[in-house]
Amino acid sequence: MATTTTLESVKAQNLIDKENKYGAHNYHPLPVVIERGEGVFVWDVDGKKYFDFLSAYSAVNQGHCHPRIIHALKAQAEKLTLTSRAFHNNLLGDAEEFMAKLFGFDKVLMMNSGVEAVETAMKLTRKWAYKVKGIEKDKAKILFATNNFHGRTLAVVSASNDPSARMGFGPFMPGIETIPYNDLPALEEKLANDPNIAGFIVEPIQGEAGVFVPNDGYLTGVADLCRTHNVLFVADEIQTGIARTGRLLATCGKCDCKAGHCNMSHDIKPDILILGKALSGGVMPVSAVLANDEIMLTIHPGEHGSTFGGNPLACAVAIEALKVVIDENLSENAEMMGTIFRTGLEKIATKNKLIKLVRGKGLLNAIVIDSEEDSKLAWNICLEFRDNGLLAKPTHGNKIRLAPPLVINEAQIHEALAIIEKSLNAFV
Ligand code: IF1
Repeated sequence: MATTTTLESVKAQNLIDKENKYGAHNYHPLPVVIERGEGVFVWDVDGKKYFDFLSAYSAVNQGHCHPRIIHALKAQAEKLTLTSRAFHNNLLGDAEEFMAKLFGFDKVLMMNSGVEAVETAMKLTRKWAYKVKGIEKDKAKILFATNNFHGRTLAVVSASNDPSARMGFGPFMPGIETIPYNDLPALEEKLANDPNIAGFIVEPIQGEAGVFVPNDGYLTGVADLCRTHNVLFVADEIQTGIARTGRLLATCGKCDCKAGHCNMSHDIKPDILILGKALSGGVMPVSAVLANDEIMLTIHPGEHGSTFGGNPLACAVAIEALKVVIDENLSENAEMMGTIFRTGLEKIATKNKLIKLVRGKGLLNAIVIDSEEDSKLAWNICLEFRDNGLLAKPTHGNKIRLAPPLVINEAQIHEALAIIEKSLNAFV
């Protein structure tokens, strides 16, 4: 336990003790105190270097402190940081145009955190339901998949079935229903029988559920069913987007635009696309919701917004963060490195039976450890990874997410695999 384990480093332990004393206890971090990052590496307060195989939950896809993104941040910070949306700023239109064209939508609505963008998508879905689809007042329903993760606000945890996300936070928001993930017949039955369903909000790969990749054809099926039943297909690509899964977006199933010039002119284009995390390269909170006019223009002045959403600092950073993804071919690299990485993990799994399963896409991967969900084994393996110079975190007890920054190279993948193998061997 972070709270009870005493680290050898007095400096690190003192900092952890201070957090425990003065900070809310809403997290249980791995006991390591990081003070610097560069590319795929981070350093702790004692100067020990680690591979970062979490990437701040896929927010630092471009690598820690990418020089181009930091330069854009500094240059803009010295000029103008915030106007609010009471006035125009000179960068908002540029950022909106850049994102709209890159991802192939008419319009963009910028927010800050991921969950705010999910809330925005929920509000847009309801407005569209009343103004365009013609659902009776206050009757619209939004459908979600079980075992989803979309953030922490009350509306969003109303769609969660995770007891720790919900317990003690009721009453929940009405107008939400769930169906099993990766289950097209369940979706079809719902959509065919309930005309009040306005939209289906879904992750292309479920991250928190332990990097659960749906069957081939699932997302195409979702898009088709939603289109047939006049229901909005809303893709939460906050974690899977921005090159993480080897494509600019995980919903870029059939197009070959690995470099990132995707206009999503193919059949799994969502009606609403939600982005966050790596949209800023992990430099500051920036999120965005993208949709075409029929949906986006249902919201009028005064009906939605945010003090910081679309601020010039966020605009400058987001444009540069996306340009880095394109210029450095990060989608292509994520796909290539991901294949090499999973092949290496499979090879380790043939020798070390602790790995029950390897799964993932691009550089969003996980290993399932052969233990009960409530066992401490995956946690202890992550402590061993840490001691050997690699940081990762268990999810749902027995799964370990392995998702390095997308700038990782082949030699570094092999070095990381060696650390993973050596660490796992300490447990057999
Ligand atoms: C935490 C998980 C990852 C997300 C998707 C929306 C959000 C997230 C698909 C909300 C955020 C984070 C938040 C972080 C843990 C983390 C996470 F393990 F919980 F599931 F990444 F895998 N949609 N995911 O993954 O975005 O408001 O946080 O910016 O501690 O809550 P946010």
